[in-house]
Amino acid sequence: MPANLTPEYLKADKWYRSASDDAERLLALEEMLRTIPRHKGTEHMRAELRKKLSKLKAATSGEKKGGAKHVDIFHVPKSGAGQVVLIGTPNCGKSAIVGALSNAKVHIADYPFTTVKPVPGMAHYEDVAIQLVDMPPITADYSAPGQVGTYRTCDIIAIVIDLTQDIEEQVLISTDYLESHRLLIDEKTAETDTTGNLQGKKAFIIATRTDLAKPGSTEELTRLCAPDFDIVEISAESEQDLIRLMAGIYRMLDIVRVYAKKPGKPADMKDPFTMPTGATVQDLANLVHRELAQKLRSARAWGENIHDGQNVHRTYQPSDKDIIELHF
Ligand SMILES: Nc1nc2c(ncn2[C@@H]2O[C@H](COP(=O)(O)OP(=O)(O)O)[C@@H](O)[C@H]2O)c(=O)[nH]1
Ligand SMILES: [Mg+2]
Repeated sequence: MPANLTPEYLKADKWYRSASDDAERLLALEEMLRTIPRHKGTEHMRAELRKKLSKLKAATSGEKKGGAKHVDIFHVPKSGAGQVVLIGTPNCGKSAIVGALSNAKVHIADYPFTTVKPVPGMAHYEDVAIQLVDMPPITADYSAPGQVGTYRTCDIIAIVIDLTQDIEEQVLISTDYLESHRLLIDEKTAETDTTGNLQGKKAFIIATRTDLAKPGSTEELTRLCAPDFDIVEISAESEQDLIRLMAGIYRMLDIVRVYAKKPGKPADMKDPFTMPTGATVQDLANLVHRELAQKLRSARAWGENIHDGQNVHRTYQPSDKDIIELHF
């Protein structure tokens, strides 16, 4: 009996075969099982898939318990208010962006493949520290094995497009890579996998080298990518552009910064706490003082949307730049 496999299933199958590690193979197998047509013709295939899945589950749970520790160079511990990981083809300008915005020791060069592993650096939007991660390039037929792991755990993916090279080709290479690894939010991607991990990531485009671009190139990019992706146009040589880029990233992170204040003391205006938009005064208390958080008695707030020094409830949701005085 013919199996009559659907495009959805074939895509999952391709994902499985291009998966770079067992964690990803697990996700792909689950997707294959979810999308395989259920009829007599696929009975044998489904049994095989279930067998593979349980074998892999057993193997990966064993991995965690013991065995030799291996260092994953693509695991970048998060730091700051958010982590933004760059993706793009060779020479598109990734390292130039991270180098210009942060203290990272990136290699900027006119020849490809100068970055072989993630290089994180801390950038700033006003007084908020945001982590940028430079990455090895991807091409139509090559990406470093394990590279997907860095994207899987980040907060935002920045697709870098060089406006002076073939725009359509670059867009296709990066979006194909992200789509085939189920990293983009679309109607087909389940928001979370069976273990509850977020799958689709926020992604946007940095269009770079505007200082050298031919007229019409940004229009071409807009035609290809809007409204699916926000586009921020920059030249890595322009300080103003870089500030605008960081402002955009801050907006996309969808967070607020809050200055904590002790009663009778001035607020610490140098080192704000950051929390997701909608987080509460109680959430802030948990960040400021884990042990005392449950003893929070009252709070006062200063800010643009509130009367100075007004008493606020623990459920109050601070706006960006509010000053909050916590009474424990
Ligand atoms: N004029 C100009 N040159 C740039 C810009 N961005 C990158 N470059 C140059 O392009 C070359 C490749 O950039 P690089 O960041 O190393 O590319 P990567 O391979 O994506 O990391 C370097 O010589 C950079 O100095 C830009 O916005 N304007
Ligand atoms: Mg580079």
